[in-house]
Amino acid sequence: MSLAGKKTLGVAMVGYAFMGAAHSQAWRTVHRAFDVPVVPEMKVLYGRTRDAAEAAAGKLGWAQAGTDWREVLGRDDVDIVDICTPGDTHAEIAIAALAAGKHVLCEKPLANTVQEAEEMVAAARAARERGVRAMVGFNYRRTPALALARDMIAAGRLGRIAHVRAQYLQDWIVDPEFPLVWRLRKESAGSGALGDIGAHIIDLTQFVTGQRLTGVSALTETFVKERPLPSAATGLSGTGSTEKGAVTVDDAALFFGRLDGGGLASFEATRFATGRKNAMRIEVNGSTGSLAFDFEFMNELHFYDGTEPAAEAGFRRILVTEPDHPYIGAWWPPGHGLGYEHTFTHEIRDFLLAVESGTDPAPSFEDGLGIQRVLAAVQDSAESRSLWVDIPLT
Ligand code: 4PW
Repeated sequence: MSLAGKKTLGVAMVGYAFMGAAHSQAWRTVHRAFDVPVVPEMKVLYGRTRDAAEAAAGKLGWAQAGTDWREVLGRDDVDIVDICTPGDTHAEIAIAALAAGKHVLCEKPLANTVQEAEEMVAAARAARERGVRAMVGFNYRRTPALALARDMIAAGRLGRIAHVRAQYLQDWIVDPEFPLVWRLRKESAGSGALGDIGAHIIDLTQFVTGQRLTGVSALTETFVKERPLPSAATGLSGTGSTEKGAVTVDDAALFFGRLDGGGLASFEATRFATGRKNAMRIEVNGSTGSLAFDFEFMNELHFYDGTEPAAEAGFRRILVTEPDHPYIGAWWPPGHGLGYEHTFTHEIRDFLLAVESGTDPAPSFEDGLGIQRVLAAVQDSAESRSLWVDIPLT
């Protein structure tokens, strides 16, 4: 029991860099912002080296640090394993943790390959039979403006959806001297801009429309083929040495696809959009209205209501800071706005609610596998130069 008289759940986190810091912030604050039925206890953080793991645990608020995540499998005081490592370790950690009866929250994309993702889904299904839950962390779904967009589309405010135009634009590797960090290596990341940021706009397209992609046609490019090996790196920054290595992932991915509701969707994921820092944009056009969003202005949603008289109609800005908007009631008075970190707090709030109520959190590992299949189809189309690749909807 916590001081507030609530049940507690022990949490372990594997990884501690950019995503680890974002998740830690959420674990520290979720029960203070939201009236969740359980209080998370930040038991232990795992990293590869003792000094770095201890420093991160101290800074991010974890009670202990360790260097072997497998030790968590036998710990009775840990109920949840939060995976914040590069994609190449997701499957191994998630499958072992689920088999040991731990609920799992796993960073996106779910895995580096469809096969790994299928194995993770099998593990999640077996665990579900025992009341153990698994969720993949597509945090941007929990941006209040995007949750509002989904609600408005589900309520029919846009009518029949014809177009989705989704972009995720960054510029952190435009400099050819930026080092060859793990996000630029196929063996650790699976793919480049495609899996790292393209996965978000695939998820958001399917999330806001409630529809699935049925096939794609794609182009990918690696603009800088070699980069300095990293001498130091964390998150989206780093410094390089004089020795160089090959970049083995895409720098940019462009693709278009069909939605199962009949609409068309186009996607652009790039780390070479000079001047665009985290411009995750989505526009949806329907028969009676349109919505537009840009994460660089994350507290705003633009709405065109096509049912208004033509002389008065026009895109208007909804400031998504009202207590009636998704998640906002827990935070500040109207107009005070939220930031990137709140998307993770909302994600963990929803995860805890699902775990406690014995329901399946979303997005599930099945949803993560669906996105993995889209990523694989994009890669397949781009590499084989085939015009069209269907996506199995199982
Ligand atoms: O998940 C994404 C990352 O891997 C993030 O939301 C932004 O792009 C920041 O880093 C990468």
